[in-house]
Amino acid sequence: MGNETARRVAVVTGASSGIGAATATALHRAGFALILGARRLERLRQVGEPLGARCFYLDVTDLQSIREFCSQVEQVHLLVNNAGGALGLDPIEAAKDEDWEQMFRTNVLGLMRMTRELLPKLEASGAGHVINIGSIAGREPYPGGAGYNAAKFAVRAITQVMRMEWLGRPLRVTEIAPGLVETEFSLVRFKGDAERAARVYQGLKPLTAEDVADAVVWAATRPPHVNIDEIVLKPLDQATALMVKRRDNTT
Ligand code: NDP
Ligand code: 8X3
Repeated sequence: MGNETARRVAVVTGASSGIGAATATALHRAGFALILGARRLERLRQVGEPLGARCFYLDVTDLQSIREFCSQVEQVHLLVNNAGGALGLDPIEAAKDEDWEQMFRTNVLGLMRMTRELLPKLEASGAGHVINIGSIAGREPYPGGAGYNAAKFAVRAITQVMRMEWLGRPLRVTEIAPGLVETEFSLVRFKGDAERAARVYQGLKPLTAEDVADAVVWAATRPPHVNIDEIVLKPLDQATALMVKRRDNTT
């Protein structure tokens, strides 16, 4: 376990894979002590134990789980609201209520509740920071994306309201909005269909989770008077949400 009295403490939600796991590793290298949460506790421990992190079960769709998780956090300087993702790519006429509900519970309500529960401790740190993982899907709608688009547009709106409401307090807030990142995101979106998930990245060079983690760490390590409002990062092969350059062989 890290010495949390001497080091800045970061909480990362959804740290069992992808961007959350890479962010935990990068924050560890930057000197943060870590408290990590996710539902797949074994996977989470595999990520966190080599980093000396404290790892706890967390389901951000469940307020009780959030409260139990947050009760283990004595102090915190940085909260990375990363847990989230998309479910399905259905047009609105075929929208599945359960997919939309889950996307809103994770990406939107989970982010709000984690922030609300930890805000007193973030502020008490004297230099609190909330980093919300948004998406280009929160800036550019696309057919089939409405539920996820709406959730990530909400993340953008909530981040901007946090910036306004916290003005004058020692609380920074940042949105990191990536384009295509090869993680378990598409496997989850397509409910385990690995071939369909692989096609999303076929013939282009996507961002890696580590690329996004770099942006998180950069924003988190600016001097306390500097607020990075937002960072949008996309692969060179992606100009807009739907405009991508695919080649036969990606090098
Ligand atoms: P992954 O599917 O690899 O990771 C998602 C993480 O979120 C997992 O650790 C998962 O952990 C966690 N998670 C999901 N639901 C919950 C829940 N209810 N409670 C707690 N944790 C949960 O995808 P990414 O790393 O790509 O996604 C991370 C974030 O980045 C998401 O917010 C996503 O929307 C965003 N994003 C992704 C992009 C991409 O192209 N990959 C682009 C832009 C943004 P577990 O299942 O163990 O709970
Ligand atoms: C993930 C990026 O374009 O697949 O947030 O929606 S996209």
